[in-house]
Amino acid sequence: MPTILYNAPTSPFGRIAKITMLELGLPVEEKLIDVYTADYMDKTNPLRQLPTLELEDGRGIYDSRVICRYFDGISGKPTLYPKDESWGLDTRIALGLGIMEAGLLRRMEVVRPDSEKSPSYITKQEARIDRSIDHLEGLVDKLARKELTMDQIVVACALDYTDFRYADAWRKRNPGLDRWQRAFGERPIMKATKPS
Ligand SMILES: N[C@@H](CCC(=O)N[C@@H](CS)C(=O)NCC(=O)O)C(=O)O
Repeated sequence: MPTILYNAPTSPFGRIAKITMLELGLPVEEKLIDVYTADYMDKTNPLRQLPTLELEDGRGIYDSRVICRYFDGISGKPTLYPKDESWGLDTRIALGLGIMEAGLLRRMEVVRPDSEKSPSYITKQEARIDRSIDHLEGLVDKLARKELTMDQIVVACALDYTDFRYADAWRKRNPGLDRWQRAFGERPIMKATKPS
């Protein structure tokens, strides 16, 4: 049985796993599934969340952070987690993942029936996204490293997901980040995996 990446077409977490796999040239098969009916997944990942990686021997690896670290460890390519800047890099990854998480929580609230929706919860997630993206404007010089690093992938995917599910007003407020993200988005794998 080959290694399988269970994924969903618009999952921002799944996208970073897929980009990492493709950038590192790893032979992993991707299966797009509906996680809400995927009870067969429970022994691989009892959290029943995507992305989930199923290894050849049936073991499961999750969540996206762990899958990306796993890919990085087995690829034999230069690492996406350079040691010279470890805490800063990990913190930028945490910020990007936090933006995605807030975007997903916002989305889940927005699509609830009106009688169950909490406008204040939506506002709270939007404020978290806006504040975090504005903070990234001050970190553009760190993101603008020449070699590919994991914080670049996560932040670029978080910004694309924000455009896709919420708004792109951040671009006007943060011209440096906008420029960096447009340039990074020209990478063929970024283009090929863009949510639509
Ligand atoms: N921390 C996890 C988050 C994964 C996650 O929330 N995935 C969503 C799809 S974007 C999911 O599976 N949602 C279904 C559910 O939670 O029931 C990761 O980084 O992989």
